[in-house]
Amino acid sequence: MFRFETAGESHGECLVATLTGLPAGIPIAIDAMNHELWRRQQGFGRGGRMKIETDRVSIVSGVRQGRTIGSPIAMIIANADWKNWTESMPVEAGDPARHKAVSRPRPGHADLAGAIKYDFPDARYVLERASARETTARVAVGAMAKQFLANFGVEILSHVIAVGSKRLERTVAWEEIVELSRKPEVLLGCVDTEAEREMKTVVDEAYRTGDTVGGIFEVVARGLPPGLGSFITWDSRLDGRIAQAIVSMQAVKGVEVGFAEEGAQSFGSKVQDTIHYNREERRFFRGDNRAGGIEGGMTNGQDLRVRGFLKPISTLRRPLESVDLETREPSKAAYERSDVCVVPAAGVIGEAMVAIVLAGAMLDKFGGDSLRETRRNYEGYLEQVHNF
Ligand code: EPS
Repeated sequence: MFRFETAGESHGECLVATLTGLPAGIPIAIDAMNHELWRRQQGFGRGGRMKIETDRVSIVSGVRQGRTIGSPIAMIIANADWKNWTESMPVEAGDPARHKAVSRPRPGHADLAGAIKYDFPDARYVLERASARETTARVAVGAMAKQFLANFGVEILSHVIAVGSKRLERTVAWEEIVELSRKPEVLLGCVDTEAEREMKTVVDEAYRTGDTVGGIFEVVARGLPPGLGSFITWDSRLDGRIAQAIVSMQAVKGVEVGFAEEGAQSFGSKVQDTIHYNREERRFFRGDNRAGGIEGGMTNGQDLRVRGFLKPISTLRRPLESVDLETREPSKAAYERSDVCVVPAAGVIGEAMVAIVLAGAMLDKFGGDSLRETRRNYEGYLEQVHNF
């Protein structure tokens, strides 16, 4: 079974990821993995921490001589900031006077519910783990999943649709997203320069007013065969798995597959993707892709399009009303530093999460202990689909 876990605190020594179930023989390029980590750190609106970190993955098991060997893969990403926290977050007892308590929970963050649940007197260890710093490890795992999927012609990218109230209203072509992904600099990850400029004015305003801003990103996966996931049980439906993967991301409050919101407001005749057949290529195709590539919980061979809705980050420079956990008196929420806008980074994390779910779905369907075996099974299925 394909599965992964992450460990690590935001200001601890490092982030760790383990990944089990990838077949042996997949070529792994560490440069490509580090490029994904770099992409996660970009975007206008990122906070001071990104100036401290240059995230790089170190693979400590499961990959030898450039290929997976079928064994569990373990990866580490060091936190450069750890050197500033060794005395306030020691593994051993250390000096309690050096502890950096977070006693004024931030509305919208895990702080309060986490402190109550784990019976901590303050929220330090809640925010350490709830922080989106954890997504560095997810992106490393996702980068490996992407490299696995590349062997089957599957590509996954993302772009930003909205920042705050500024939204790109037109459909975006795959080629535009590819071009965007090749840019050496990332502003807000929108394919449309004019829309991106307007989005930037929203982030500028948030900077000016000590506020934060959210938005919408879209992940697109191309090259998927029809039939990943299934309609037969609730938990094998691929859209359900993708929804969980996206909503599990820090600050994501909603997910949309295809044009869900628009579809809910329209008549059925305007929403369903009509079915057509190309006799020469022996291939079914659709009049549109409003379903976002999934029907009945299965891929239908169209591009997968999934959107994540990100609330504004909850750490505000001009903090909101809270209560001091120690005194129980009204008090402004804690602030050290924060990101103002993370929508482009969330897109990269969304790509990783979609890649992980898709890699799992591919392996559920095609199995295989070696890449050769998985490919053989996959090609056999493609032949069956061609002859359908
Ligand atoms: C993040 C690192 C964190 C935060 C952010 C994401 O670093 P620090 O807490 O040291 O500033 O910038 O985490 C949050 C948004 C949060 O609410 O905790 C990163 O690497 O992405």
